[in-house]
Amino acid sequence: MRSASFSPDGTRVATAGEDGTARVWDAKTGAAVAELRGHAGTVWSASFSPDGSRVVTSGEDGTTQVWDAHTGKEIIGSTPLGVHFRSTLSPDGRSLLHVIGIDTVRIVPTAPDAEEVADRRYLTRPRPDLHAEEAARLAKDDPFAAAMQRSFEHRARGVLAFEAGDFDRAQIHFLTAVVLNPLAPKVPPVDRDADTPGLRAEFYQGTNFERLLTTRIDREINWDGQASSPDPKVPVDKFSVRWTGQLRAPAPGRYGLAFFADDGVRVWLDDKLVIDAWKSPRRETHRCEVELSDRPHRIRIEYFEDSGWAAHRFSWVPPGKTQPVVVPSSCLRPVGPPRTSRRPRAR
Ligand SMILES: [Ca+2]
Repeated sequence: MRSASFSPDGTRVATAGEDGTARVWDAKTGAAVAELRGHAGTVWSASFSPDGSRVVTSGEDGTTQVWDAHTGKEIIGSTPLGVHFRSTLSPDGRSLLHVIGIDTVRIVPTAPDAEEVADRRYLTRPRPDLHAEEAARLAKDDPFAAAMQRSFEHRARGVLAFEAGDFDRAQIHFLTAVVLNPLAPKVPPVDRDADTPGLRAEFYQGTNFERLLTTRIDREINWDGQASSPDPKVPVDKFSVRWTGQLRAPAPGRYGLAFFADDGVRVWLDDKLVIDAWKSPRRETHRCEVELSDRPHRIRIEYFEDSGWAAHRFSWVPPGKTQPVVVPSSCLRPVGPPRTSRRPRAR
């Protein structure tokens, strides 16, 4: 075993092993909770995200991966990094911090939309000889340099305290391990995709979600691929897709929902099945009417393509309109509203 770490609440333990597998265990009973399989060769490290929902692993194969800590499902697939020792998620889950060498940390935003990923940044060994004025000048246009500057003030017995944005008070010890300071103020867990327009899309091999192939954010659901595939990682036939997130109408009212599908589709709104056409034999638009408030509604759409042509398009007819339009990305977010046990008050 190469590493072991507690979940932030102390109920689980993540271990990294030489058999290419990281594991999550129940700390009390020792029972296995999840197996994280995907690295080739030894897994160097496995650590929880600050909210305990994910595990980040680093391997001898030079890649890092992010997993669902409860199901063992891959959230961010194998990302090549080269030789590195450890990867950690920032407190808000928006960035990964990789220890690349004895003096280098790489910070990589985890935004799924490639265009939106900022430049990679590198922190090197802070220079004690750096003049305070020079550090201040660097800090003006670089928040990470600002963190380095502040770290000078916190340096003690070889422990460096970085206070860079996402890495609020992360402690970096000789840069071979990264430990989040448990005394740092708690940052509420925020999903990294919460503000991204669109829905979370999971693509599976098989017509019934047999094997997860890839995930991404779809700004709209509007694809008529005929005989092609919606993603290079997805086959042209026999695949299924699950979109999740929230739907927020620009104005409350009665909306017509329309899903053009080849082949089958089903749609849940606030966990209620509103379109059920899972065995559609042909290209067809399936419709329903729903009452939308001006608050976010939870939405889940499942779709499969068996063979031949394939298409999926999610449209709506807003109140007062007659023609369906594709539901715009501005009304979609990949993270659903929190479930609540509150019920509408009877009047
Ligand atoms: Ca088809």
